[in-house]
Amino acid sequence: MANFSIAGEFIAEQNDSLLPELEADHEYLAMKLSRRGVDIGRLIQRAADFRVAVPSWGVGTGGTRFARFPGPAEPRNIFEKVEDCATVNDLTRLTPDISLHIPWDRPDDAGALKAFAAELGVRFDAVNSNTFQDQPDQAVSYKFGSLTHTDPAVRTHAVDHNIECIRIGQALGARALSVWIADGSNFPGQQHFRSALSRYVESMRQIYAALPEDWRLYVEHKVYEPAFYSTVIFDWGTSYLCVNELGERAYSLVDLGHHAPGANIEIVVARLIQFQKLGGFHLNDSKYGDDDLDAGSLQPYQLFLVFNELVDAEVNQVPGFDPVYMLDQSHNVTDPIESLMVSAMEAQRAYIQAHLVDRDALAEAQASNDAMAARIALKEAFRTDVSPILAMARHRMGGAIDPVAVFRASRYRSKKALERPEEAAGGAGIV
Ligand code: PSV
Ligand code: MN
Repeated sequence: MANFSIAGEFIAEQNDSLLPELEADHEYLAMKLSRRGVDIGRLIQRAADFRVAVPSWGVGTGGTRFARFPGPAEPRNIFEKVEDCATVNDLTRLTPDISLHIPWDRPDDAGALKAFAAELGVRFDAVNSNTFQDQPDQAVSYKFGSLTHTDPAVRTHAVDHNIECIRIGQALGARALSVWIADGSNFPGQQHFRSALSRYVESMRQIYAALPEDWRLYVEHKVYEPAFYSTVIFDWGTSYLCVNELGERAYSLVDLGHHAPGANIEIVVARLIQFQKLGGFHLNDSKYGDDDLDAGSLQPYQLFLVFNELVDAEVNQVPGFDPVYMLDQSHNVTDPIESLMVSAMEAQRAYIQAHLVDRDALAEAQASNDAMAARIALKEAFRTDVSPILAMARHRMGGAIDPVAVFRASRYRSKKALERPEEAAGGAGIV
């Protein structure tokens, strides 16, 4: 018997009762936007075209180094994780791509997994390698680093793992490899900074050499953690220098949680766009560090300002501009499916709000050094409630007008609990 999924008819039925209100809100917003010379139909189309990938590690409950509190009916293997990812997409119509993590979600049979995903309407995006943990029976240890380790045998092991990720990704139809290393040091003097970076570039060259022609390589930087004194790829500048060394298919990836508190992430984004090395994003939100909270939950204005830079590049057709969006969050106290749906919609919201910026007015304000007018131009776009645009796009694509309400009404978790008995539940990653 086929596993439970939320049927299109159920979504349509649930939408029926909300549609009259949505149509009224849509009509009112259309009228307001037309006063600003904005065509709501074009924005609905842009919302419908927006995509954000979900992480395979995000559908299990996350945790901290203190504890993890699993929720009901957690997925126990990668097939069940794909089912949950597909559910996020069924309701939001925003997330047909899955970003896979190896080895947490290494498939035994990549062909079977690819076919299973296709049946559920999803596919595989960037593959993430993991050289930040030792695996059972691993011949060498990453305790003192991986791609930058002083011992060539450890570096070779880490390079080979990344190449294995590429091979698995190829079998799954993926087209990119994301590399984040935990390498760094905890004490002054522990690591020779320049030598460690040289070893990194040398290792990455070997990975890059194994990259298929139509693939991209993403380098993710992170300011600190797990190394608490220095991190080899700690900022966008180091990331930029490395991807530049590697070649034209290597790009920087910006994880929003990987900067020092108070960092101006939007100018980082602008710099990478300018030098044609912005590959994509890991979206999340944070208050103190790499908290991995839900995208848009704490600092929606920052998210908007990042998208303002992105939309500016899009409308100005900056050469080489083609970033991909992925969520990278840890869901510790919410239902992971609900968090992923809401976060994907928050990214889409920021994207559409950024499309509402009056770019002529902003350019004029900037040219005349009118700081107040510039600020107002951005705030006017940010303050516009674009919810009817997002909901209408979802509805037209067969998704839910209110995804969280439909998810709850479907009783997905209690149905899945029957298919996924708790005694056999597997662990999810602590991210
Ligand atoms: C590291 O903090 C990170 O952001 C990297 O993207 C990892 O792949 C992911 O989290 C999961 O640990
Ligand atoms: Mn990340």
